[in-house]
Amino acid sequence: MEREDIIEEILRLKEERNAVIMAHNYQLPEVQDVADFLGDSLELARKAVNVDADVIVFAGVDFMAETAKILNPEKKVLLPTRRATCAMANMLTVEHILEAKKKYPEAPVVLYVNSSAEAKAYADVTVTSANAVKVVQNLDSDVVIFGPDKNLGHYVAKMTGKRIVVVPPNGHCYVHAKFTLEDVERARGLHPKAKLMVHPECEPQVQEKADIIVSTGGMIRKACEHDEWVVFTEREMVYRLQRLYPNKKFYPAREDATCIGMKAITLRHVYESLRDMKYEITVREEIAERARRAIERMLEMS
Ligand code: 5XR
Ligand code: SF4
Repeated sequence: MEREDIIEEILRLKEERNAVIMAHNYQLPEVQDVADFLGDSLELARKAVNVDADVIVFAGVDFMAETAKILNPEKKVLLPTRRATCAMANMLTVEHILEAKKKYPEAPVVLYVNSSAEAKAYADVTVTSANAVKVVQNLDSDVVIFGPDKNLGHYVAKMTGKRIVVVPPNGHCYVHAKFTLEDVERARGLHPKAKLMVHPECEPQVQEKADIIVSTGGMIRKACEHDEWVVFTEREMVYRLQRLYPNKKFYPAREDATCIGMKAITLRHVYESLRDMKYEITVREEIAERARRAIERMLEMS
């Protein structure tokens, strides 16, 4: 099947199924181009609540589709391929959380949305990179159990002055861990007029050299403030930004910063997902209920 035919079929099936396609900012251009909504995981999950559709095809990694399902239990949520998973979210197990709770029984558990539904069920509150500082600041405890990203944990510790106990201790994203000080120097040398937008999943020494530290949603909101940017996150973000701001310049800090889980989804998977109604995301009700509470607490606190 040619690409045009696949797109035509997707449009036809979308109508037939009363479905919408949501895609994360890191998706392949061909997938971004057929999406009804683009954004970071939380923006998409929130949009999913208001959208009038029976089916949501979620082009993103599994924890994002789970979050959408938790907030939309009555809708069918489909993940186009089972290979779309987040290596960082998979680093954190329930055992890690329970172990830390034994050591710090009074400390609240704060989990980055990049975590499984099961882990979220053990959280007091979830956070995104955009609201983590505010949420942790407002908890009345000076020690906080935080997972699974140690670099976002470092950023939160720095901004709040609180003691952050990271679970697991080495939790990180291998895509953002690729960025080094050499990348910063090369960026400054090649693009002297550009500012650096850096995701908080990058290592602390790279964060320190940033002009702004922001989630992908924040990158979109802040891009209007300058004409030229070097982007320190998954490389497809540049495609997304360039399409939104055709008159500005965006450069990926590294061409090889690609997330394998995100890139596992192709246009053909999206089509087959709609055709065969696969792969349906389910979250056990007792897990979903507890995870929903942690997510809703975040929404109230931010
Ligand atoms: O998963 C990621 O690495 C991307 C991201 C983002 O900035 O888009 O961190 N995921 C977000 O949905 C989480 C929100 O802060
Ligand atoms: Fe997970 Fe990193 Fe991929 Fe984001 S970029 S989905 S944190 S592996």
